[in-house]
Amino acid sequence: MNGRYSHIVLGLGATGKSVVRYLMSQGILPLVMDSRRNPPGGDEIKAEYPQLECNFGGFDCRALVQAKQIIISPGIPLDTPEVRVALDMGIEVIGDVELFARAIADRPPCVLAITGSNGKSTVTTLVGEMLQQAGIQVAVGGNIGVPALELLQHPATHYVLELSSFQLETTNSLDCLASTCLNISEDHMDRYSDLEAYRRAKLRLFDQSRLAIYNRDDELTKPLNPMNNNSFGLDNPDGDEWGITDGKIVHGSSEIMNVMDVALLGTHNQANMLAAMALADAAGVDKTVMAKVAEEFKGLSHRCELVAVKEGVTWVNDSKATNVGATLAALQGFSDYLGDIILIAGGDGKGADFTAMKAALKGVSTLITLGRDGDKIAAQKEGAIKVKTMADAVAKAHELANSGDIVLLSPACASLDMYSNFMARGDDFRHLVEALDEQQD
Ligand code: UMA
Ligand code: ADP
Repeated sequence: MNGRYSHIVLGLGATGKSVVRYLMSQGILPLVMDSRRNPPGGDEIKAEYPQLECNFGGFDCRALVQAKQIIISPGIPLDTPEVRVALDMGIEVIGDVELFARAIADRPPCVLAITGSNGKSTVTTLVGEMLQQAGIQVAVGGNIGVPALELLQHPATHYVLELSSFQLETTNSLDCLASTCLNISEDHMDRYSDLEAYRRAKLRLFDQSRLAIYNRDDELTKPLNPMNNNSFGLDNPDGDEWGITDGKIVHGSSEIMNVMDVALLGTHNQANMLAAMALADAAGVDKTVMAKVAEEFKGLSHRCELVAVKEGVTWVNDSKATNVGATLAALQGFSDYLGDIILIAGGDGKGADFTAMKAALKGVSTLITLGRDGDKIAAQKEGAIKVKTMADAVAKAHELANSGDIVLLSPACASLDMYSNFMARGDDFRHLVEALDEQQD
């Protein structure tokens, strides 16, 4: 019965739903499968398309091997046994971004794409702002939250896409105007054999771009194959590279703005800004517009976000720090701070090696850990305090912090062992801090 389906949508999260809607709009009725018994939104999509057949609670191998095309969600590894069988039989397995790429294939290159281990959402948002303020009709999506195919529902001349390594594994035909790989550090080691495999997945993006913009300060971001490229870095640029000279953000010899006027804090955000400008430049955005956005953009929530100052203690929510590199960037950003830093970390470590945190944790006065892999982080610092819940962590930090100190939630881990996502974790932290019944300064 299931063998009559030429198209199978594997996974019914945000991606799967966008794929079903897109295929239906093309007159294609797919079969939907999800390994979960009750995937979120299952009822919603069945109500929307009563004729849709859904197989939940596993993947039906027999139907998979009879399909013409399988559209797989990024949360499902390609080496899932049933998917491997289909791949070995030559069935085409692609992702939603590949469908998006094919849908816009007859248009001139109009995609700016961003990948990397950290800073993707920040840069994606910045580029979107720059294009919009330059009067370009732009749509922003991808891993940042709005599935790429949903962007096709609105008129746009340009698309800014945040792309994860998972999405890039199943994308071959994007023809980007320009793209960047911001940085490479360990993440998702539960899905890759090693850092090199993860890096190669990310760098697939450059093979699908007219211009590759890499990070001079991170060798691992360099394109693997010779191609049209440019770079950004925190040093003096050569030629028409992007960089910083005498406290000014510059493109080659052309000055754009004072680094001090960039609203976002931290050197990692200077790098993010340079990457965003290099991408916006590829779409023809004027440099005065870039500078204006850089002066005004205050950052996204859950990324080193100020939650409150209570009794002189500064509480910072960096819940989006879901890997070691992001937490190291946050600690680096506060390294000149005179007060003590109390760090709350831990969660689902995704197979990470936390020894890379040991040196940076010397700058932390107290480490409070929680979550599935909290103990592994606690092992990196003598005297670490282990707690069970966020409420316990906030209460402990409140007890220990003195006026002038910072309490930083920067978990270095995903949230999925305790929360539905990093936003729920950050919101929990914020609500607990807001509920501390002391008088606000
Ligand atoms: N899952 C199953 N069985 C299935 C299908 C999914 O167990 O049959 C599980 C996955 O293992 C995962 C969860 O369900 O734990 C969600 O996976 P999904 O692929 O259905 O996710 P979507 O809801 O479609 O969201 C995806 C991205 N999620 C992932 O890559 C895991 C979202 O990025 C992205 O915003 C969305 O598409 C739109 O493009 C989230 C993310 O965590 C924010 N991304 C990772 C990251 O940023 O580190 C890569
Ligand atoms: P992503 O979308 O890649 O997860 P975000 O912009 O959401 O990136 O930021 C995620 C985390 O990484 C936050 O904790 C943020 O402070 C940190 N971060 C942002 N940019 C960088 C960077 N260039 N290098 C290291 N860490 C960064």
